[in-house]
Amino acid sequence: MGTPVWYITTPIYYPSGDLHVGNAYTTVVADALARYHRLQGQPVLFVTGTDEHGQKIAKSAEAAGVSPLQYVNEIVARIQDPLWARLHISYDDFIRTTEPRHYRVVQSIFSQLRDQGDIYKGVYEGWYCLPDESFWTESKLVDGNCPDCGRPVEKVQQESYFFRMNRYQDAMIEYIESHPDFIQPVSRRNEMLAFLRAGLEDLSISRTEFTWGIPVPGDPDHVVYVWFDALTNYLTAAGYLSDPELFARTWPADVHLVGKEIVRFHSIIWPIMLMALGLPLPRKIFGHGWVLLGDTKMSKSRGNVVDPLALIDRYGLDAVRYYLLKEVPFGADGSYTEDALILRTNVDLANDLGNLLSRSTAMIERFNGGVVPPLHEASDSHLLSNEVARVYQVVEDAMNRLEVSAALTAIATLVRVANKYIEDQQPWALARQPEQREQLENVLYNLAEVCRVLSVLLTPFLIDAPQAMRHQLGIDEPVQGYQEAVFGGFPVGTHVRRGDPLFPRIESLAPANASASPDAEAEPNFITIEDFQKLDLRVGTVKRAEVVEGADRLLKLTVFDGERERTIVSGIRQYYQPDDLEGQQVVLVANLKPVMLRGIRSEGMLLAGSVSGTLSVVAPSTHLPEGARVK
Ligand code: ME8
Repeated sequence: MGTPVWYITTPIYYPSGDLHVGNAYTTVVADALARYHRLQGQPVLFVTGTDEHGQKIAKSAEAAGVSPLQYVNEIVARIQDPLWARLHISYDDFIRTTEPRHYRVVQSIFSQLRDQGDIYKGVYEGWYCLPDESFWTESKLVDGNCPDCGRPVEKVQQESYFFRMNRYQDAMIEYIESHPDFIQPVSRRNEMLAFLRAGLEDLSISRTEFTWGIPVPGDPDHVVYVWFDALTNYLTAAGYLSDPELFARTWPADVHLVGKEIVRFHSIIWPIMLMALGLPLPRKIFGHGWVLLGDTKMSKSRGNVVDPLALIDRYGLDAVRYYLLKEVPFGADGSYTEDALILRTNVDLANDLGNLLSRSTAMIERFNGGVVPPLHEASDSHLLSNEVARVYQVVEDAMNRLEVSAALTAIATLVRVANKYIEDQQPWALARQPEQREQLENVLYNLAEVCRVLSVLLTPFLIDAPQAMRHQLGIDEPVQGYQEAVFGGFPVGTHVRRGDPLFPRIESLAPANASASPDAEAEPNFITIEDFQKLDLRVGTVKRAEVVEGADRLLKLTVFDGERERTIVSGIRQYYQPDDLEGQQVVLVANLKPVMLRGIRSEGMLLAGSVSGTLSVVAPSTHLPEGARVK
């Protein structure tokens, strides 16, 4: 039989135009999951591909004056390279529905289901949504439009083959009810159950009004309905009917990762096809949320798309992958903005991660001649190792639940904890006290080691940065397995090699509509230096941070400003846990008139930067004594 293979798929995309950040999102998430499982030592089959038949593609080809195959060949080639090549998508197989291996499987399945009475010939009357390639009965329309996308539908009447879905309705309901993890997130599962309980009609699965599709065996006037054709790709790529040994190891698939708009096809039509074939059902259908532009779904048919390649050119591969993987909370929708991408890169990657590595290697150079010292027994040597063990567990749990963004959030916490460890330990002060030599060496070891661990933890998500980190740490071997993310394995005696910043800060681009030179005639709203000097801005340290009962936006902070502790109520609760802030330096407006907020006297405010959806508290880039004036 051989070892079971962890089999993950993306939807196969329509090559009706170049793909966009939305398609890249699904594919990068699947890639991170596939890389993670490979690092866990599991054989993986990661499949993506293209869904090349159907009327929409035929019409686009006609408009372009080429044959459908010529039309898709060009687009598919660009999807493979440069798109997936430059995003480093590590797919094991790229399936095209125009390949002979796929024709064979679709036709064989069609014949089997027809022979066993699950497919019959009848007349179809109903409504067709061209952009979605889906058929609807009158009763399912919403205000006369497609219930999925809201666009107008066309009336059609034709001879058609039908799939007796209705036969399997009860079995399907029972299956979903008895397999709580089958459809995720839970909200989609409930939608699907409601849809099934409303009653299933038999599905029209052939077309006669166009020819760009897989011919129905024995009845070449009909081509197979594009969704019946497309869903079957998951079996073709698994070796069904062609490679029994592979198929035995790969099927059932572990995860079909799809956008939420096609969960219905994957969790009703597809499993019923498999039930009818007597095959086991996939373990999980995960319907993730959408990447929005503004508040609408980014999509080819709406034309509001962003090209992932342009983002890579501008911001770099890892910044784009990190943003996609971290910013859209898995399962929910997330808005794409370029500002948020810049902010995420600058805060998490350039500032937190990049600085951790450069400070660590710089101090190993300055205080220990560039050599990573050994770890000595000490009462506090567990500080970072406990955090590493905790984060490792969180990452593992999150990845098993497919919550890639939660995994990266946990890794980002480890980076912050390590930076705070530097502030707490003050290695520069230890270096001035010869009796603290062992403690200094421990700190340096711990920093090198946490950077090494981070290079392992980040390997499934980022492409260049983990290698670059290891290079600077003096480690040449690439990461072999995720278990290397266990604390305590740094090869002592290694020479670090300081290098370029891991992620250069991105300077915000000027807004596209900003005028180049200010109009000399119009007086802008300048303030004078005297105006500015009215502000008493000072560095402080957060001593305590507490939630304010009944106020889900507020945190009550106790901040030491160099002279005294003062209370500041700040509306940052949605962005910070109290623990995140304790010990952190901040910049406060010290001469703001006190106000009462929720019965608490607030004496000042913190400076923070924000764009929609994200906020970050302003802090000095290196430690300063409390009370330092900011000017
Ligand atoms: O539906 N946000 O292909 P498709 C997040 N061929 N993900 C998005 C997205 C967005 N704004 N836009 C697209 C098809 N996607 C069929 C699939 S499978 C047997 C057949 C992603 O080219 C998401 O995964 O329209 C979505 O399900 C898929 O691209 C749709 O790609």
